[in-house]
Amino acid sequence: MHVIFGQYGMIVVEPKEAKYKLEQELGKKPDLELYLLQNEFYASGRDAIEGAPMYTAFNGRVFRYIEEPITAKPGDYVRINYLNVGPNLVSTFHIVGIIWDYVYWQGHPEAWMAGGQTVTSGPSDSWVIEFRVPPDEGAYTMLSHAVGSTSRGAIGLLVADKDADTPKTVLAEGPKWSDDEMAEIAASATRTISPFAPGSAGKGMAARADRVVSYGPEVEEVVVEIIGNSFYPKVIEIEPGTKVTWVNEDVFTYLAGEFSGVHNAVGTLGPKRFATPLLGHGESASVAFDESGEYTYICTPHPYMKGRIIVRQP
Ligand SMILES: [Cu+2]
Repeated sequence: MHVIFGQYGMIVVEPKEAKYKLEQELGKKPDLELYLLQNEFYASGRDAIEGAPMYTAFNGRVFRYIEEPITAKPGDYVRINYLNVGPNLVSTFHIVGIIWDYVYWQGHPEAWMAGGQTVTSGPSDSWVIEFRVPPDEGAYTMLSHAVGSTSRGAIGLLVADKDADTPKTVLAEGPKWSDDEMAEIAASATRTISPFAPGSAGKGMAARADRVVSYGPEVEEVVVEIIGNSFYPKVIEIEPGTKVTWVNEDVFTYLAGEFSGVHNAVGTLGPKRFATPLLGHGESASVAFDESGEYTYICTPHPYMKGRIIVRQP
């Protein structure tokens, strides 16, 4: 859950001496050293449990290196420190048109292989990849060749240009924005997503993430799943008198440290107070909503878990 929140980074412990083979063979340090991390963004905890991210990215931003390509000169010696942080998808990192000189499993200088065009990384796997940029100028596409990830954001460009001002290093730091830039991004965003709380419905209600799920008068009971430390659906609209039943579908309840897998639903704002008991795996509790208005609620062991109930006027 913390990884889904974005709590991760990359630490590279470099060999003291020049132990990587291409560095020995060429007798020089890389012209470009790239630290590249693949990560995933989820719209709900349920999607995280099911391994279905809404977006994937290199270094924390969808299509980051399409919009800001990484530049190098033809013939440059490039070393990539690659890490797939997951937490779910397998990545098959590949650069179209490039053959590796050497790759090193988890970066270990002795765990090397020669040649190849792809490295396969499960969540938390890493590789050091060494190659030389071909003599041809042009754009080389970097991607996870698992195409579901490619089309969801894990793609970028390495542009070979003989006049390029090659950066010595590209770090795996997420993008940094000022408050003003963030406000601009928020104002122009198509949607916002959050794994654990309702995001925006998006412009024109087109977004899949957290649009209001509406139930008519024929529905007497609405079931809200609690799964992946989130409520699903997160926002519901019901008729007065409808019963809402929360079912805890989280399975892992063994560790007491942070109440793993134990949840409730407790109103924070709205016409009437309500609170369910704490629920373990497979347990449920119901509340009937008779009074019209908007209710917001949380899970008290995990107050970042948020949901909303809109009760229509009769
Ligand atoms: Cu909870």
